[in-house]
Amino acid sequence: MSAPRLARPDMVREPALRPAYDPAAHGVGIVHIGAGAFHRAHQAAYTDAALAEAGGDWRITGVSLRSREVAEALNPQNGLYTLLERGAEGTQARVIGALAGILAADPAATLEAMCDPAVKIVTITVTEKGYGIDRATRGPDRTHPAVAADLAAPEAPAGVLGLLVAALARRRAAGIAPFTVLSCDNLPENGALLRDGVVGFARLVAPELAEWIAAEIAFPSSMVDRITPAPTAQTLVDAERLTGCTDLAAIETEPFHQWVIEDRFPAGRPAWEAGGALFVADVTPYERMKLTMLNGSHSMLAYAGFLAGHRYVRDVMADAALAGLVQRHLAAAAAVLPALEGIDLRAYAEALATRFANPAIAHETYQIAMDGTEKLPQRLLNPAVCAEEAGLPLRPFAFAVAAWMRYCLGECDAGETYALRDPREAEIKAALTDHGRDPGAISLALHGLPGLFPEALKSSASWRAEVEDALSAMLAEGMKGAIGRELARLEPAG
Ligand code: CS2
Repeated sequence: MSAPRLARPDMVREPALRPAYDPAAHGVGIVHIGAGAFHRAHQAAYTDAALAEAGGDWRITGVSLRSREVAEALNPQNGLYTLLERGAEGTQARVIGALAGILAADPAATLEAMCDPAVKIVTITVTEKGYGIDRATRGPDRTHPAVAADLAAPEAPAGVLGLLVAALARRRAAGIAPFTVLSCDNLPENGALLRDGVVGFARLVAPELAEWIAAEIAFPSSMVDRITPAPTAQTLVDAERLTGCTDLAAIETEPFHQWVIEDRFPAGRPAWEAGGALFVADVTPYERMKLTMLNGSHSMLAYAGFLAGHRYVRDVMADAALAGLVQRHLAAAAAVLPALEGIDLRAYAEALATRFANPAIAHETYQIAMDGTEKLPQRLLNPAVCAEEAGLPLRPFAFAVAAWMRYCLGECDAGETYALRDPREAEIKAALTDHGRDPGAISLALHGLPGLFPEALKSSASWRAEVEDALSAMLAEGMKGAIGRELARLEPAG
């Protein structure tokens, strides 16, 4: 007999796996834009812990801006889903009750949900490219499809900036107190950046609103961390085994999780500390630490690892040479960071290496490799500028950037081709046409992509020489050969 479809907490075979509260007894207080696996493994799990410990009307209406997949899996289950935590010692399950439901590809209903007086917070995970904010001007990026569409029809928005501005405008006009806006993406000073983007968008469509948003709306920054691979068929099999229910929305993640948040929530917030969230006055140093060390080394190992034939991060960590370069990168990244009270960066680096090596997590290097042009600045380029300013070695960052450049060719050493999956893919391809495999020309072309590389690197002869040297080795000897050669620089013979 097949297992029943998860639809009520009491259907879960093990009572210990059910939410410790009655989900239906709690109203919605949060709209979350970007209800993918990461949100469900992170913010929703913290909210679940807060509901269990402190109660309150803090359930979440999730929004999928484009896809219907998550809604189709979750809505028939009343928002319930299994969260698997996979560690070296085994897999733990837990059923999360924090999501009330998902709105899929329905901007009008999303806007309505955001205008509900009961909603006190709008949280967001749309990845770096989802916001449509120009990082140089910090205003709306008019070339971003959703931004362009929303600027043309601001009364019927479908993108993040447009929805936020329209919802805040409507609430203000109706005399409803505004919500707090909480970005949970891997962007530096994500709250301040989003605030600038929203205020900039408002200036273009409703100037009188812009100053009010700037003065009245809280955009706390937050640092989020939990390695969450895309769920697979095995995720669903294990969820069913552990809960006794068929769960088409099950997801999996690692046991570790971290959330550091600026405590500025004028309309109130859930007791996220119940799930372990840390509230601080300034998130910036935590954000920088995570982006530079975790995400920086992730990007390096994703480009080098993918091209060396490693499908998963755990395979990279089982390759002694590449794991050695991950250690080198972590140390170089730590060296450009200011001291952080109460945090031992060496211990943090060790913990990261252990997390990356988690044998139970199948995190694809190809997944991390996507959207390089959106990720490189905060993960590798800004840290490289800091290294240059401090007179520290540039090589680890240059090797990582060379691996990205090699990846941009779209072809493995064995000749197999792949899609870059980068919003600037077409531009990258155009820049690289006619350059064949000439490292100098490739480096020159990619350094010339508008707005990507900081001037300090573009004009640094030593930086460019390091990048070209590493890229030459990758092209001449293949990625595996180049990794071996790079490691030999670290461990001189004799
Ligand atoms: C990864 C992140 O895909 C990526 O680019 O570096 O998603 C990483 O897994 C998370 O930031 C971990 O918190």
